[in-house]
Amino acid sequence: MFIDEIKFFAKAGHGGNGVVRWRREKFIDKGGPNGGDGGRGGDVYALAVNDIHLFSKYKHKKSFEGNDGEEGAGGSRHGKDGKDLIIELPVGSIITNIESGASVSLDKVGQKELLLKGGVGGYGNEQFKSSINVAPEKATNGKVGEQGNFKIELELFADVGLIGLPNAGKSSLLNAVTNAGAKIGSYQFTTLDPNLGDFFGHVIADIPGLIEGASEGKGLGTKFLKHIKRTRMLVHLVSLENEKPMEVYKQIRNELGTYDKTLLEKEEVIILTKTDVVNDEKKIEKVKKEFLKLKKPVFTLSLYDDESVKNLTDELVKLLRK
Ligand SMILES: Nc1nc2c(ncn2[C@@H]2O[C@H](COP(=O)(O)OP(=O)(O)OP(=O)(O)O)[C@@H](O)[C@H]2O)c(=O)[nH]1
Ligand SMILES: [Mg+2]
Repeated sequence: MFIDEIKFFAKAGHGGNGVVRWRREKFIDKGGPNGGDGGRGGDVYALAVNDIHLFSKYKHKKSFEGNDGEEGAGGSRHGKDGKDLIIELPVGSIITNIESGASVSLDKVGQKELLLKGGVGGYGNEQFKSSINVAPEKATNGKVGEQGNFKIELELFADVGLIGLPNAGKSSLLNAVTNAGAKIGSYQFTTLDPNLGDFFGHVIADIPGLIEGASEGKGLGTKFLKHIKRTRMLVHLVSLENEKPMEVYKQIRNELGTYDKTLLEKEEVIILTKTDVVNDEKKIEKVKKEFLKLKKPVFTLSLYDDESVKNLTDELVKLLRK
């Protein structure tokens, strides 16, 4: 089951305490103060990685705790800082601090965001030495680290989003042009989780099929519509197996628009799939002409025709370079 929202509590490390220590000197009971400061508590960071299925790993993890700083020591030794805690999250995560409402989006692999600051370490007694107080008994405790409850929502980031009715051939196309290895089946809703593939450095996302009423939650509904909000280009697959491809196309467009009007403004490429099933050049040309009136790039494709796959690949690369 694809999980695209999690919540957790996180806490940065506590600062280590400063200490009261004295230099040991011959014949002197108390030498000068040399208690060191405590170490800083470890910070908590989020790090964007390339793994959209990461949330399922955190399913049972309800809290993350940063490492505490260590106590200072004699000999002016500073306590060791707590190691920073780095929480890996998939690219496309939107992190919201539930208490403050502040939010940040992880847009590319390697992006690192500070979520919580560790507590500062306390001062050792050496810090309190002055001309009027040469033997301070004073040290301070480390401070608590910041803490908070977070909600993380995943909205996929992809250059291309493959859309269309179930069975249109979306996953088949993804597999033909990337090494995603998505599951393919001759039945509806084969794809239940999004698949991502690398297409010459561009990310293609294959999402579960959309059906009439998807915008109101039918089929797999809005759970996946949100994952095309942040794609740059939509590649809309319409199978020529359909009696009336244009009606199928409009039905999907209608669902997109009902869900979010801005989806309709995205750059769109149309692919008429499974030309081999029709096997009637004239009919295919007629359908293509009808689609070309939309003033968008239109391609015909059969996965049994290498030429059509190659042509599509080349043209798609060109469009993505623009
Ligand atoms: N004849 C023919 N069959 C195709 C072609 N492309 C895909 N198929 C078949 O169509 C069926 C559906 O393909 P999928 O790629 O799973 O379709 P999908 O759009 O991902 O479907 P969902 O995941 O259910 O939304 C499979 O049986 C494929 O083998 C094609 O070009 N020609
Ligand atoms: Mg599929």
